[in-house]
Amino acid sequence: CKNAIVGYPRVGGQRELKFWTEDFLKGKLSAETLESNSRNLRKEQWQLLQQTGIDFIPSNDFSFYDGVLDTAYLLNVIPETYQKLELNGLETYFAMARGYQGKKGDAKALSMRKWFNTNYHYMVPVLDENTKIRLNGRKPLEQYNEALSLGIETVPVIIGPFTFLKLADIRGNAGREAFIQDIADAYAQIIQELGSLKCKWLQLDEPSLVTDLDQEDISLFTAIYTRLLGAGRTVKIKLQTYFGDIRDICSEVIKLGFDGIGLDFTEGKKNLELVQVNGFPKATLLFAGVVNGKNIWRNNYEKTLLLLRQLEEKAERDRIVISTSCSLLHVPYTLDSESSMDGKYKQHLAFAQEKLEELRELRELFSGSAYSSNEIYLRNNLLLKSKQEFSNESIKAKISELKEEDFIRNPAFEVREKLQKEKLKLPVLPTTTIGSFPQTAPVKACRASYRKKEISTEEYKAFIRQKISECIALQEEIGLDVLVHGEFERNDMVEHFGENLEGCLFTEKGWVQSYGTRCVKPPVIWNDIKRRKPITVEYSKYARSLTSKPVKGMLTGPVTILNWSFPREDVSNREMALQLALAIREEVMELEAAGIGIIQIDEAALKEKLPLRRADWEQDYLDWAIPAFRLTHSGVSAQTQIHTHMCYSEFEDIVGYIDAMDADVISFEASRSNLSIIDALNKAGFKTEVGPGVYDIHSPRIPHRKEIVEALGLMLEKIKAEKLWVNPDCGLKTRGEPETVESLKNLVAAAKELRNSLGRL
Ligand code: THG
Ligand code: ZN
Repeated sequence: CKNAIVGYPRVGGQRELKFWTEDFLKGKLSAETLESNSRNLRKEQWQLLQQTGIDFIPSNDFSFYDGVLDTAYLLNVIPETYQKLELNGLETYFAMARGYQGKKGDAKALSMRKWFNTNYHYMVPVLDENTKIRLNGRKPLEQYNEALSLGIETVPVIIGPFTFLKLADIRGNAGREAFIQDIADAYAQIIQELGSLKCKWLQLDEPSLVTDLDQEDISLFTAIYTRLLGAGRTVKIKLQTYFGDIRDICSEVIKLGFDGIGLDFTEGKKNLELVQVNGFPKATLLFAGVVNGKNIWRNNYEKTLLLLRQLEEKAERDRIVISTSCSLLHVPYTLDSESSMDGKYKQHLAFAQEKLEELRELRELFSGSAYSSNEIYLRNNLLLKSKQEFSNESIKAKISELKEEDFIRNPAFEVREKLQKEKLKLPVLPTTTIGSFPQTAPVKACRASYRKKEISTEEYKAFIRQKISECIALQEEIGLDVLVHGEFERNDMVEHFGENLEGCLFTEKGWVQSYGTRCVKPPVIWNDIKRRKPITVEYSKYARSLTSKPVKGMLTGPVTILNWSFPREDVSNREMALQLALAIREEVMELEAAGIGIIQIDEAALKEKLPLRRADWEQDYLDWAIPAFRLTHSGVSAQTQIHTHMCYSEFEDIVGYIDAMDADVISFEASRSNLSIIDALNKAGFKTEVGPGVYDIHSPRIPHRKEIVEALGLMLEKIKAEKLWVNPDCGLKTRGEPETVESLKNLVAAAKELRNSLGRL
């Protein structure tokens, strides 16, 4: 029996790659140094995997920005907009990732979307009539060779052709069919060229197989892979799936003749049953994803070995490869970096490096005959039993006492809308921002020195107040209508709340890549959740005291805190979400009492954890996620205006549920994607007022006033002016100050121009 991983984190244990890349983008580091530093990072990681005894070591899981973008680039899926800039290869790649504004032209970035049900994002490939798929570059081959020259045989990893086409945005008259031949040719060429390098295995990631598939999808998959698995091939092919089970296509998949199939047995509820019912092909290795790649709890060896025993009935031991459920990209590097975490917590956790250890131990146990007397096994068993039941009875009681009316806000939306318009007296097309303002170097430095206790609490607070007052003054100068305090005290919208909630645990270096060079440090939910003390009230009150304009209070919603944390596995998601909701509700009530008349409760991540299969949407998710949000704000008065924000507008299919959150205003992304979301809102009779983002804040590019006027013009064809807000599509924390000011000035000017043309100043 052997072991494998699906992929490893790539930003570096100290986020080295992030800093190198950002320096490169600022022109402070040469492309050569970026490349050579990255080569060293890959080398260290391959060597670690080799030393830990991983049998199937991945390569090409490294990326400067994102693996889907790498694949698009590799397949020459580079829209004309970027080709026309005539930049060099690396510059073109980054132009697609981040947009380009400079001497050679002006191009928006590609869209970004959530990677299935994770907090990772991928760049959406765009195909149109002009796209000619062919191999462009040699990255998988080069990185295979790079490892080989270190004496390490690796398994190159590439996003598979099926998932690539499923995730791509196929525009114009070109249908998916138009690309099948070329994409199959390109992958066949990779397989052939890897073969001439004597490469043994290729891993093709096909996570789209765990989503709902129709007959057309199944035919497409079968057609492409029949071709790729055909004769004359020397490279073995491993089909890797993750984030769920492959129930719709299992019977076809096992007939195709893959050399290896990777299945997720942690999230893939039905995979075990599928193997039991369908059997497993004789000549194929089963890569059993049994070590959770998405959560950070220690593996339960007893359960895992039991599962492996069951699999053994269908595929003998020698054909089972013990693996992770998905890439370890979604967990932090190592617990070794957590010097201040209490050992009593630490012993229950496993980050990427510790999971390598688990894979080794599981291989040893599963290969041996009598594991139940093995010391490793016994130690694991004891550890898991020692994990006391963490709970807080008074919180549990509060949840069980919740009644239906606790989830209902009165009076109804229409009544509130009228009262709020009378009270707030905002102009038509009111302008606002999502909440955060640029987190400049001095802001980050000040928070860091406060953390290190280099400055006193008083000094720190004085600094934040200073920033708040500058931010308020700036927004008044720009002419925004609803102001924010800027969130300078927050490292991250989830981590900040987690830090102030009992029951959450923190890491020092537990970075997980979110997109490109951006990382987050998810809190670990360890115990029942309770609000320790007011979290945002003081600074919100201060901001409010500085201006006569309304200031929004800014909170993170319960579903988002839960989705962006590492959740417990001993209580239900519903229970955790309601506990978090009660904590946020206390904060909402206190903000209202402090005179904050507009409160935004972000549910940036609400859509993200929507089950990948439609049949699971309600029961497994929406039936607790929407009530949890409602619980946070059902106690406020009619005049208090509740806003929410969602990143990415891909909630077309659940607009009814979004409306049922019963917020007064919702802002969301609409600038990178098209406006079809608005048609969906109309069709559903959406009542909530909307602020579809009018420009993309993930790119440093400054939107022109005209562009914003046009975007708003299009929206106004579909939405009544009374219902429309004007805002960027997300928080501004990642942006620089000068571009933010200019962009917001253009936004305000655009809103004024439209008010003018509507004759309503
Ligand atoms: N917080 C968390 N998850 C998220 C977002 C968030 N997922 C989706 C979306 N927002 C992703 N966006 C970002 C935007 C900025 C950053 C991370 C994710 C970011 N990170 C800093 C960095 O990488 O330099 C580190 C933050 C810190 O100093 O703590 O700027 O907002 N949880
Ligand atoms: Zn957002």
